[in-house]
Amino acid sequence: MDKKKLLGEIDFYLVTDSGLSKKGSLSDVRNAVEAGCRIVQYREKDKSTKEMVEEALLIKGICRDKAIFLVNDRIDVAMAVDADGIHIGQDDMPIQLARQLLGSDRIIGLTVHDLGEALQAERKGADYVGLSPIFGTSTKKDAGEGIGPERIREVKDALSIPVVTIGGINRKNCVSVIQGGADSLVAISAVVCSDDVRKETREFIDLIRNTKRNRAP
Ligand code: TZP
Ligand code: MG
Repeated sequence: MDKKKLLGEIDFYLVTDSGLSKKGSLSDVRNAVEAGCRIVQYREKDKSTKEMVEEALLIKGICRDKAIFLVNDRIDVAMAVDADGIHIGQDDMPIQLARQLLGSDRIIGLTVHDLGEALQAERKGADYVGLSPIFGTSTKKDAGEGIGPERIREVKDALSIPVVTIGGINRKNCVSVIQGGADSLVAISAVVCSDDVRKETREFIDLIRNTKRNRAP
């Protein structure tokens, strides 16, 4: 599986959140991948490094040959478990240094909040941007106000790397996000708080694919 090529084809993107999850992150990843999700980001803010490495290894096993596996923030954990890459924010390890540590083959995703940050991210070697937040969200306390789906297009048109969108996205508003130009979207609470992660993921994937099929080029 050529992971960087696959990155351009993804639709629904799972980010774990053990604090919000009903059945636990391992169960969420298993169900999402079974439903067809092809990219998973392991995001843990409060666990010990040991716990993270153990859990990351299990998640990597679930993703093997089926989904890209990224680790949020923790380059050391990503390297220790030989993940496919990392996702970092504006205040994390500077992307050029992250690239030096990870090498050219691994995927680096960077959170951006506007067109300026998005252009810089591409110039500095990000493989995709995570445009955030599209809508208001209580999942990430410091996410700030939503920029709205109408702001996605300017970023999409200016970049040649994939634009992943995140923040307050649910099944009701996800069509506007894809119509707005997003390549892919993350919905954390809408998925991990649901009773049936597999069904919820499948419904997101179907909605995203149908919307992409019908949207203007
Ligand atoms: N980064 C920007 S918003 C966000 C993260 C991790 C949280 C998104 O969660 P939800 O529940 O999909 O709004
Ligand atoms: Mg971060």
